[in-house]
Amino acid sequence: MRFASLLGAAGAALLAFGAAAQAPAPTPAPAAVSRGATPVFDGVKSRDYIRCGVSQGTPGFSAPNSQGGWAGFDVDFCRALAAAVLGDANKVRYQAYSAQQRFTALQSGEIDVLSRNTTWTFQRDIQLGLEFVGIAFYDGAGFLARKSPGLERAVQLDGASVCVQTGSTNELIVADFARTNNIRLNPLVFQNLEQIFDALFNGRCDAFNWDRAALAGTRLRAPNPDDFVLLPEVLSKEPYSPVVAQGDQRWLEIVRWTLFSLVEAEEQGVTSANLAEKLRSNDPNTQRLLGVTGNFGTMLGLSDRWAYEAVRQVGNYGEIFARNLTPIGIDRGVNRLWSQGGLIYAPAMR
Ligand SMILES: N[C@@H](CCC(=O)N[C@@H](CS)C(=O)NCC(=O)O)C(=O)O
Repeated sequence: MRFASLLGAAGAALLAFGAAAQAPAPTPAPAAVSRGATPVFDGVKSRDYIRCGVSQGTPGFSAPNSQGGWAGFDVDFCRALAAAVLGDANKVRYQAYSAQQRFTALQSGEIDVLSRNTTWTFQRDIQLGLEFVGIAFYDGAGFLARKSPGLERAVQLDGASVCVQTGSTNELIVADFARTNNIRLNPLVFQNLEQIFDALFNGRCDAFNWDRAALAGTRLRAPNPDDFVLLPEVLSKEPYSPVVAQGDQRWLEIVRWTLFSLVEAEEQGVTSANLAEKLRSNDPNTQRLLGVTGNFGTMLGLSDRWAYEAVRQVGNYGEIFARNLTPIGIDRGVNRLWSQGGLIYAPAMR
């Protein structure tokens, strides 16, 4: 009898455990952890728009569109952020910067976020008082060269003049490549992208060193794209990340987790087209992402529908990629999800 009742108790405990494993974990109350001052987040809320730093015209990433607005992968990130933070993807003002100007704009508080084909490097991270949010796109530098008979490899550019932009990682890459391969490259350094496009398309430089995805788009802008070839070498690692200024931990977390939420949405098959159905999903990951359970938005100081709104208004990571980069011939490559053999990965939302 005693044994039976003991068994009964154990059985009940097991049952309880089984039930606990099925049920959603209890949601912790939003933590009242102090984040210190949140000057950027406060500014965004009181202005009711996000000041987003973009490039002056990087094909596929951030470029003026025919309606007088901005479009591109980096632009869509700011739109998603505005949807998450302010509930409206249109609440963004764009400010264009050259490679040289971009970090000062962030340091001086002219912009809230820099979303502009910007490579995360050691020196930028450590020396500039900035925070790199997370990798949104993996690229590498390359050469777009004017075609000439027999030109197939970058080392054959010996003696060529190469356009680069001041303040870009590409300046150093060209110098390193020449030194490593014992060739001579004559850098022609410009402040603005338009000057580079002119110099390249008019034959003042034989090649342009930039990140390969942007070069693919640049080639399509040439009066005759067939005059140019994207050489096969990948010369560097150029992981692009949105950037914020140090000094507002909460804002950094918001920007970082908005990026992760777009990736997580793709991973869970949540798209702008199937949100209504996904709201009824019984997958706990999807429920947390979309704010059905958990208080993840609240924990960030946002609405619990923050990620839902970002995906509804702008799309998940894959949709953003397909809208902006696929049409200019950039395939997912290493930017596939980790679960599909790529490098794109988001920490779990739990
Ligand atoms: N990813 C590299 C290159 C970024 C960069 O700014 N490249 C120049 C061209 S080489 C550019 O995008 N210019 C666009 C512009 O000035 O609007 C970096 O972070 O330094």
